[in-house]
Order: sequence, then structure tokens, then C-alpha cells
Amino acid sequence: MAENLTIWTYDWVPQGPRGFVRDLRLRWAAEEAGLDYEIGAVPFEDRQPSHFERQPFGQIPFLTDGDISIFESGACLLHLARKSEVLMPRDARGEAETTEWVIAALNSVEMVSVPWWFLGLSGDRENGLSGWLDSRLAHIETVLSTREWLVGGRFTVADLLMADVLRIPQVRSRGDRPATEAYIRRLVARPAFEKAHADQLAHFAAADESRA
Ligand SMILES: N[C@@H](CCC(=O)N[C@@H](CS)C(=O)NCC(=O)O)C(=O)O
Repeated sequence: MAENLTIWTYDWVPQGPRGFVRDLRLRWAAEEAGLDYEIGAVPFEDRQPSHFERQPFGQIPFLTDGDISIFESGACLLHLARKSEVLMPRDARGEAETTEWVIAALNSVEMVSVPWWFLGLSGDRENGLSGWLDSRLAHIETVLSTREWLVGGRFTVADLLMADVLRIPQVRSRGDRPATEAYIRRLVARPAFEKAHADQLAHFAAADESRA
């Protein structure tokens, strides 16, 4: 069935973030759910008013679905999850728990891990946020020590997002957290992740060629 979905990313990014650019979250979800989608691209270097109209911070990803345009990767994932039970159970408890873990990935883990990572770029890997991050990672490790998936004993979009947040190399290699490491490995071994990852790399490699 034609879904009329377009996942928007940049036309090009530098090498560093490739494989981690957040359009991958949406590609991965669409692949898991078997949704048809196209990729749209907005300029990375010369951001246009039409881009800011759809993503007020000039970032990506955003998603268009017919005449709906939606930004924030978490909101886009929940939008996709409403289209497919593969991404979110249909019972009230399953929906509530998927939503809470999507928000937790963004607002309790990524809201610490990204600023921590950013401070580390200037060489200060042990910085003022290290203790806070370690505490969040320890609590996630406790949760993942007791269950394979975050919600309802099955894969959901919450796992996709949590794994994407946790797989940032500097975060992933921090401390000894075997349950978390096994969780990340399990998630990134999924064919839908592998396809989304390969497609993102190919998209930016093609951009290199056309710039050359
Ligand atoms: N909270 C946003 C963050 C989006 C974000 O950080 N996007 C990055 C690419 S992964 C970006 O556009 N960076 C360029 C910039 O911030 O100017 C989301 O989850 O969608």
C-alpha cells in the first residue's frame, strides 16, 4: 500500500555523524513496519526558510505523511507506530508503556548523554555531567538485566529509540554494562537496522560523489 511517507534528512553531512544521523531512526522504524517511504533531502549548508517552516530549529529529521508534516524524531516515531502494530502494541497498557519509554529514551537518557558527549568533544570526557550520565546508564542496566525488551516482552519502537540513543560509541563504551551491551547488539543485528544504516551511508556517499 502506498503510504505517501517521506523521511527528510540533509542532502549531505560530514563523515563524523554518518551512520548516526537521526533520520536513521525513522528509516529503521519504516523498515521494521514494512511501510513504503521515500527519502527527501534539505540542504545542510544553506538552510532555507521552507526547511525552518517544517523543522523550526533547522534540524532533521522530519516526516511528511500526505499533508501532515511532523518534526522531532520521537514524535515521528510515535506517528509511525500508530500505523503498525509491529512498532507498538494496540492495547492501552502497551501503548502507554511504549510512549513512556520513548519519552524516557529522549528525556531521561539522551537529554544527559548528548550534552555529556558534546562536552567531551573538547577533550573533557570526565566532565560535570559524567556522574549524572553514569547514574542514568546504571538504572537502564538494571532494567535490561531483568528483561529482553522494554515493553510487553516484545520489540517496540521504544527499543529502537533506546538502542539508538545508547549505541553512540562514547556512551556505549562507558563502564561495564553487559545487559545494555547485549541489548544494543540484539537491536543493531536486526535486518531493518542494517538496511536503514546501509541506506543512510549510501545516501551520503552519493552526495559526496555529486559534490566532487
Ligand atoms: N530533538 C531532535 C534533535 C535533532 C537533531 O539533533 N538533529 C541533528 C542531526 S542528527 C541536526 O539536525 N543537527 C544539525 C543542527 O542541529 O543544526 C530530534 O530528535 O529530532
